[in-house]
Amino acid sequence: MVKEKVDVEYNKVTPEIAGELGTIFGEKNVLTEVEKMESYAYDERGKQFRHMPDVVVKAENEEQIAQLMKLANAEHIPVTPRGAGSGLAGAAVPLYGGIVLSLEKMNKILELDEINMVAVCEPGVVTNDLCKAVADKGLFYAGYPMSVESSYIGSNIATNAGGAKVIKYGSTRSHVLGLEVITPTGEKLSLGGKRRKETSGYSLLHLMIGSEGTLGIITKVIINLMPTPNATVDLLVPFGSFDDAVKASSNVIRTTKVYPVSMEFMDIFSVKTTVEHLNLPPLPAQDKAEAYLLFTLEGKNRDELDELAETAGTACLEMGALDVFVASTKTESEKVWNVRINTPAVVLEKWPHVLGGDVVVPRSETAEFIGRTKKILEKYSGVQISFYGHIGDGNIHPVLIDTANRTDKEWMEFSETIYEEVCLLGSQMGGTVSGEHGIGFAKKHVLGQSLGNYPISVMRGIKKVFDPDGILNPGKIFDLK
Ligand code: LAC
Ligand code: ZN
Repeated sequence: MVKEKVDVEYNKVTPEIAGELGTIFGEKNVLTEVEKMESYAYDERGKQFRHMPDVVVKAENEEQIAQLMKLANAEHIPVTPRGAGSGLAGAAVPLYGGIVLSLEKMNKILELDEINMVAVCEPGVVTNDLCKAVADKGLFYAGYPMSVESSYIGSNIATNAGGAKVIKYGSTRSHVLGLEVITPTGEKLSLGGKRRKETSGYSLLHLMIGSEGTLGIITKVIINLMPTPNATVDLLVPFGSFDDAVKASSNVIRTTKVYPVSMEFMDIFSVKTTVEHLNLPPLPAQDKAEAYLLFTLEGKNRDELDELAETAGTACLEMGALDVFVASTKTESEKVWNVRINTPAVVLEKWPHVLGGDVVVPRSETAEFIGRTKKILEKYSGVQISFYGHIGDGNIHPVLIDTANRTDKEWMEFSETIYEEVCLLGSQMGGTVSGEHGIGFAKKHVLGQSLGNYPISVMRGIKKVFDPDGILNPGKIFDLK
């Protein structure tokens, strides 16, 4: 099994240091009892990957965070920033113990600026709460990670989260205008702002986005808002092969001449598993289909939606669709989206050992990637795979499922070996090892293999500039040495 971390020496949090943390954060915001800290030791990658911190602190303002970083540097103690813990790559897991810095209390929306069409908020605002607050003002936040109901906006930015609306609106990065950040050495950086253009030197703003809490701690975000979208229609389209589904996805975009709001796919295994587990009515053509496309189109009014649905349906039939189901009411839309949205949770609920992935390839390679991944799986027994994801972005979630009741340790070794091969396959096909879940510590090994030494050494150099002592979130994205 790949080693989780290299040996780097850090100091432990002593009772004296815990006392100093109490002075900075207030006693009520410092947790030292094991039972209270347990839920801060892992993320949604799974409990088996947990590492206990020495202490958890809950910040209420940036000043406390700046003081914390100065103290942590002076005492040589690692700090791991943490949002809602909904990450899938272990970025918020305190690999080396030390201090977990929770942003859960920095959860205020500070300003909804209707003239500039921006929201200013603290990092711990639940993304869905931001969506609702801006909707009340007739505005729209276009980020839509699938964890929208639990994840925090600051963490979406730290991961450059993707989700189901990237094809039309871009990843989280596209919506960030500004950030305030405390650096690993406790300095304050103000990056970007309400302004919309900038050609003023290297973009530290974009360097910070997606850095997974290794270069700074986000304390304030300035988010771009958009006008509220028009009405939408959803199409669910079964296909006899992935190849047809992929060709159809591009044909839909070309012929409708608009980017869909979402363009998702599910394989037949994901569909059957979810439908049966949740006792839902079967989807159309469940007996013949290998893959389903599920996409959402936006139009000004009913007539335009009908026309778009007609054009898109024809585009799918031209590429071999088995049927076209148009969901034009809210209930019908919910019914089809229900399957896609619930698949990840259903798979996790049904099998004790599951390893989810997040590979990206050029859209044209999606079917080939799925076929070659299935070939890899033929070498092994006692494992099942489910595929779903964001076909418009070529972002596939191949999910490995243990069907042989392995122990935790056996499964970790077994599944990670397969996974490494699958990720590298994606990267060799012109893709990358993560499209939206990030690297954390889960994928640093495979990232190193896919990028090679030089890019990683450049990243290490950048890390060193911000964090000379390797205090902030060590062991994530790459090892420090
Ligand atoms: C999804 C998550 C797993 O797409 O990224 O459902
Ligand atoms: Zn996804």
